[in-house]
Amino acid sequence: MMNSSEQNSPYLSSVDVARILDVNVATVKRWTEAGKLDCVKTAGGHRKFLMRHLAAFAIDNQKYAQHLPLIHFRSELNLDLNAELLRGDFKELIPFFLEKSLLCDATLIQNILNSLYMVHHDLVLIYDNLVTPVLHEIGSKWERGDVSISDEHLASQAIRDAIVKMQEIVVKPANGTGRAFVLTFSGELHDIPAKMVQHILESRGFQVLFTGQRTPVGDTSGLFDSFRPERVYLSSVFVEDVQQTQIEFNELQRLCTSHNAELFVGGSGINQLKITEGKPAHRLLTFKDVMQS
Ligand code: B12
Repeated sequence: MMNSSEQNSPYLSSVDVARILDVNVATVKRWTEAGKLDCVKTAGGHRKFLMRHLAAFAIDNQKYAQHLPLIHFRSELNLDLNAELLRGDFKELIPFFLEKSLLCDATLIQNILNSLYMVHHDLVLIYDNLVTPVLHEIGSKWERGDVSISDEHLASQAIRDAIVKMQEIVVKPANGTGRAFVLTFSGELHDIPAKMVQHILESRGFQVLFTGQRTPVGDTSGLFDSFRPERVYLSSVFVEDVQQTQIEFNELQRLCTSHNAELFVGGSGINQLKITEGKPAHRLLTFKDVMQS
């Protein structure tokens, strides 16, 4: 029987790992000694594992990936949910993920995102087919008055936190692909799509600079000089002051042209802007487009 502090610990013992992967403890030890399975060692010399160690192992050893959703055997995940995670049945997962987000069950929603990533290894599917529809549904519930503003804030922040934490397990190729700068306009508080764009680019091997919410475009020329991005990704969800935002957009296009960077834009806020000046910007609609850009 586990005590409550063990239940809350993010670390797994060799015995836990052996149970999850359905091998014996000696095999786990052998894998760690051979460098196939990473771990941390405690002061007393015991091996302890984090989910990301198992995620990296499962990506190189696909036959063990099917065991991974069970990694959360300490949480309330039940067998049906595990089956949905394994199948990647996003339609079935949407209502469940929505309900848990509104209940602000941060641990469970993070477990779901991590499990989906570990098993399917596909950020685009998770972002386009689960996170986006759930965020839209939260917005619609708020619009209809079904949830309060503070509930909407709590739910979206819980999702944002889970996405940020998933960054730890996203596998980044060793060979760099290039440098990308991800930003939003100075009046923008919605930065979840930009965060998802960052992860997708990192998973493609880009070194990414992410300035997040409320980036004053006029102040970024120093970043263009020092970081020298080859690509710039702008996310715009809500535009309050169209005139001011157009000025910022023109400035960004000018910076991209003078620094020879390709500009990629996405989000419904872009529809309110003229994007014809200067070097043309590439309009992206989904996270799949970001992966293919
Ligand atoms: C979470 C949220 C917030 C959070 C943001 C937290 C955060 N850190 O991001 C908080 C509480 C801060 C917030 C504030 C506000 N919000 Co708000 N918010 C939302 C909510 C629920 C989710 C936003 C989100 O992340 N969506 C997920 C993204 C992925 O979906 P998407 O924006 O539709 O993007 C799609 C594409 O456009 C594309 N995309 C988007 N960006 C990019 C970038 C690239 C590069 C690419 C390729 C694609 C891409 O990908 C998506 C897939 O199709 C939406 C509801 C909704 N329908 O989205 C409302 C929503 C966006 N908010 C809205 C409003 C009105 C506000 C406020 C004005 C409320 C207020 N009165 O204070 C403020 C404005 C703040 C500001 N100045 O920016 C409205 C906007 C309506 C409009 N367009 O005019 C919405 C639609 C809610 C509604 N139904 O009315 N909000």
